[in-house]
Amino acid sequence: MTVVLKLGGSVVTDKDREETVDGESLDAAAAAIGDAVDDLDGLVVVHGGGSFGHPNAADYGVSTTEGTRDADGVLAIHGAMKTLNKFVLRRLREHDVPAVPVHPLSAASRDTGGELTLPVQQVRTLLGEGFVPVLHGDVIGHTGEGVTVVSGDELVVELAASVDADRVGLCSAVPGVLDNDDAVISRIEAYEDVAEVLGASDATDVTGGMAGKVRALLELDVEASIFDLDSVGPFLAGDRVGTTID
Ligand code: IP8
Repeated sequence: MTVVLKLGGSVVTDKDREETVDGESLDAAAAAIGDAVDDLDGLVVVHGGGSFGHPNAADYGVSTTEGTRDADGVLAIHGAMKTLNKFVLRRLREHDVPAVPVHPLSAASRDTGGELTLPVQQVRTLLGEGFVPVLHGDVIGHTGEGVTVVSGDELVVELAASVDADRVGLCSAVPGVLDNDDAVISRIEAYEDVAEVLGASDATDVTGGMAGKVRALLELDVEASIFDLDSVGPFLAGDRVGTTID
């Protein structure tokens, strides 16, 4: 089984303190991955930014649609994400995960319409050689805009198809998509099922937000799940956890 797993920025960082890793959560995620990795045919990890990258992106007015041509801005945002990537890699290595970095800035781009292209031959080759490629939200060249942000969620959607993933998992701060009584919705098959619960305001969150995640995951050919840190191990072991989207 080949799995694409995203570790949300709110899981691996302390979102209230700039450039601060949540060491305990990151370690728990890395431990769960370390326990499961040998039983998988392949694993690609993607992580978000949390308190890394997003503050720099805000400083330079950069989003997934608004770009910058300021090289200092590019270096600040990319540099922050690389710093977090190093922390993630170090923890994964401590749990014997054969994790290696893949930086989207060096490979991905957007066209004038904002459409993302993510070449993945290096990811496929690394997977075939037994490594766990670790990608992250980043900035990428964008025709007509300079650079814009690429979110971890966008990368997950691209990777799922291009590495022929059997399962996709998004580890977030909440145990799944919640209904109006804060109960986890176990299955979503169409956006209309949850449109009322997710609401319109969430749709304005361009790099994240549950509405955007659900819409993107519904487009995938493979089953996707949204769950919290406690379910990383069970998810990787093949259990049905959190909210399943298919
Ligand atoms: O946290 C964005 O990644 P995300 C990373 O997955 C940035 O939205 C801001 C460069």
